[in-house]
Amino acid sequence: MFSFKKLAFLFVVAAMVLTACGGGAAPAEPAEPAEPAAPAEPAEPAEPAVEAPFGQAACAPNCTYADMVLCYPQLGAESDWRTANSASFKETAEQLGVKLIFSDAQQKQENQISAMRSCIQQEVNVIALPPVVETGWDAVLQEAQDANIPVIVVDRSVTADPSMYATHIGSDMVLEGKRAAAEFNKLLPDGGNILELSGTTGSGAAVGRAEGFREDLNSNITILDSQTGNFTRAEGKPVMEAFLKKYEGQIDGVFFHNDDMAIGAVEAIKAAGIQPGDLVMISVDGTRGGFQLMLDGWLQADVECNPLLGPQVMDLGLKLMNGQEIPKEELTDEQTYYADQAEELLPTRKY
Ligand code: GYE
Repeated sequence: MFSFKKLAFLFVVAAMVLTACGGGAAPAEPAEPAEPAAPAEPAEPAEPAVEAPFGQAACAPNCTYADMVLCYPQLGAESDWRTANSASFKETAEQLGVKLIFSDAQQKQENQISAMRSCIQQEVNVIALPPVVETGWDAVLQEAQDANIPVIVVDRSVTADPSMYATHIGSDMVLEGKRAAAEFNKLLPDGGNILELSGTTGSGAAVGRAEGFREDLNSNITILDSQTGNFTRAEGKPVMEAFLKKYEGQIDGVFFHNDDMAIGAVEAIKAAGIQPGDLVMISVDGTRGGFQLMLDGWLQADVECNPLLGPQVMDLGLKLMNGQEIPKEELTDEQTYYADQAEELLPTRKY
């Protein structure tokens, strides 16, 4: 039998062994490796490998549309142009078998940024970004670049350095402004006073149109005032009401940055007793609604801005996935439509 002394001795030995093994109440120390760790592999291979083109996917060079996951953080649903643009992406994706991750940011940049971040997390192949405003994209563009996800800037432009995105496709907004100015110069040869209903403040579309317009407008035409209607019918109407009150009897014309604002404004213009043709009115987009305003005699001309960009974006996206080179910018070929073409063209308009 064990004596009490022997038992006590065994107990002490057991306690010592436990302590040495890190047991007991003492906090566990991080285990030190017994042997020094094997030297790290050199980060750079001795022979530098040829770097895959930015954004190239694992399926390259044989990726097909079925391999593509495309993120489209749409900026909102503010206009008929926008509705047609969203439909173009959805329909084209469906036809080609592209998986589209679509969201609507309700004209808020922070919503677009968080939609982009969620797409980066989901490891999409391509992000197509229609930026609501021009500035403030650097951080999220950098995050996409760090994740090797190319960004195609769609429709409006960004001020970020072009090295931050793969390409920009859309309309030449400055040229659209110039085209509108040319119509005022023609229709107000002796000069006059006009107003501008401008698009979303800080958006590439509003900035470009305002710039081109001022560049080419004859010096005998004065812009009395310029206010934003945020590209919507709902805001176009009250802005026009305020203009009509403030500049009563002084207005010869109005330049609208889009058809939806023109449609809203016409309600106010009608209510003020002004007749079609009393004012020179020029708009941008060339939507069915704009064509209808031409047909009804309100607009003399409508400068085209084409929203049907889905096929072009998906084509460029596939090229990026396959590691092919693409141009840094592709601007859509557009024209000006006139009131005397409205009847014939209205039934053929796709948006
Ligand atoms: O003209 C307008 C829309 O960015 C080109 O945005 C687009 C503009 C378009 O809301 O109707």
